[in-house]
Amino acid sequence: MSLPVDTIRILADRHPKPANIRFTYGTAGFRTLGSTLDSVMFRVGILAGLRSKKLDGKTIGVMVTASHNPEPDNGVKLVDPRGEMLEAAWEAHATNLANAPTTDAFIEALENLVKIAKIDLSKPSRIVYGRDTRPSGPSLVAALEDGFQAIGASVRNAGVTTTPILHYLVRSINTKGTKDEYGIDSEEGYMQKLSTAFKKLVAGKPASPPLIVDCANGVGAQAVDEIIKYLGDSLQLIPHNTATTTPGALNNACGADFVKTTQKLPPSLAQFLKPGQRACSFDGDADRLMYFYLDERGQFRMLDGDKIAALVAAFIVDLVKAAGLEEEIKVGIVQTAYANGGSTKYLSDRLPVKCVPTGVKHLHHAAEHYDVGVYFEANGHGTVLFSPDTQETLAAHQPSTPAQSTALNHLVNLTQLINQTVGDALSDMLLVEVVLAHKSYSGAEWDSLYVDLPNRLVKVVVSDIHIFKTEDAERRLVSPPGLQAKIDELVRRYEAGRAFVRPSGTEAVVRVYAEAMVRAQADELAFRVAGLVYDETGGDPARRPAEFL
Ligand code: 16G
Ligand code: MG
Repeated sequence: MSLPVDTIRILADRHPKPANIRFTYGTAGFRTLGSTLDSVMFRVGILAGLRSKKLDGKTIGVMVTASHNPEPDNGVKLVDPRGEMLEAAWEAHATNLANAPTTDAFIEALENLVKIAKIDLSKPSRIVYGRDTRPSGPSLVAALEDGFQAIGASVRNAGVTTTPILHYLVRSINTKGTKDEYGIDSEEGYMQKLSTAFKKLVAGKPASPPLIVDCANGVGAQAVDEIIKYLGDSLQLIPHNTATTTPGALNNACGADFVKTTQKLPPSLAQFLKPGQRACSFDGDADRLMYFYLDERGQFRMLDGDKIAALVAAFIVDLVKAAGLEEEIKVGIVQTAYANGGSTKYLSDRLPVKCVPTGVKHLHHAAEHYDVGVYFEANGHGTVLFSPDTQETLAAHQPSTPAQSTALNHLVNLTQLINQTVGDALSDMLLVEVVLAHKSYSGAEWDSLYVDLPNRLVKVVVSDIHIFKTEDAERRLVSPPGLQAKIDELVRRYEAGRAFVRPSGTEAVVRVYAEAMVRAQADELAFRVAGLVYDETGGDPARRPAEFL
């Protein structure tokens, strides 16, 4: 069987590639100005069909979103059959197809892909797709659907939904009727699964005070509205920033990325949040979560992905012990270089900790190597993975006391509560709430697990980010040559100083991270390193930002 070239040609001509734009399938798929993405969407539609054929007709997911980016941006990423990120080798295929300059070149690239990836075109192709609430979504989805049609895929439209729900659907569809059945393959199935596990986990605990949820004016608002119906009085959620149809509102001065990067309270919550009250922020596609509260002096206190990892890991370790499974089940942590030094110290005193490069695929794969792998990026993206062996151990274990039995049940319910396909703000929020309820922790008590070192993140615009190459999980630069030695020399002068430089995978900038014992020193170190980067790479001295000391 060969490619339906005639159909592809007719449809491809309706979605020409804009000249002078180079697209890259990066850490978060394709992501750029929505108005430039029509051809990319069409081509990704065909690529998804080929990926499904390659995997014997398993269902592939396609999510149209630009997450925490501003509203004019959009993007698209593929989800592999177990609900995980697209296999890395196919990222290059995606980039390749997206950049073919003409319809002819595109068809040639497709034929090439079929050959090198040895795709059996007689296999069926199945796809499930969804989008976030961005205004450019509907027209981009239409282009995607033309791609599905061109390759003759059987498709299911999941409509407007969160990224983690789409991942859940992919895994549920592909495991339906097997012993690994992940859940009922619908949004209701997802809500039911999470809320049932949550209610079992908090049964008998005093109800927590209400939780404010900042939905970033994105699709999370819809998911929160929905889960409220299922939770009953087991948890009271107060959604804010739910204006999904107000132009320009998405991620604007709200949401998880705003909270993390500005280390500030979203101004829209100022009049609602009382000192001591817990609140959390989702990002625009609801796969990141940040918690925060105001202390008794009204100071903003952030509880980021590192704090979530510490809270959750300690809880799971305690349950494993209490269930009498300490010998069989080992818990480990995965972080990136962005993890606060305070968290790394706290965690590595207690558990194995691995550091990997930025991006969910790296964290996820590393976490799969533990019996229970807890991974969170500082930015709030993360989840917990229970290995297949561990899930079997939990199912087979015979508790010898009532206390062991209770702990075992909690662990089993956690495997149901946690979305193990990908970071999930809704599921992670319920997870945090379970731990807080069990420990009777307020935000302040959780916060006091360890003290964050003051830190600062700075962007540097350079002429070519590709000259920046890193090693040691992005903690050291190997190129440009000599720059790392200069950074080391600077860092040495600061108490508890740490800094690293890496090229962004989502923007044409270089990121500088620094931390130190006190705030002013962390800021100074970050700006000095930024200055080094700027000068080293031939930045125009006349345009050197003043704060780069
Ligand atoms: C993407 C990644 C996220 C990472 C961020 C880093 C996924 C699904 N998302 O959002 O994990 O933290 O990129 O961005 O992998 P940067 O490379 O621009 O710093
Ligand atoms: Mg996101």
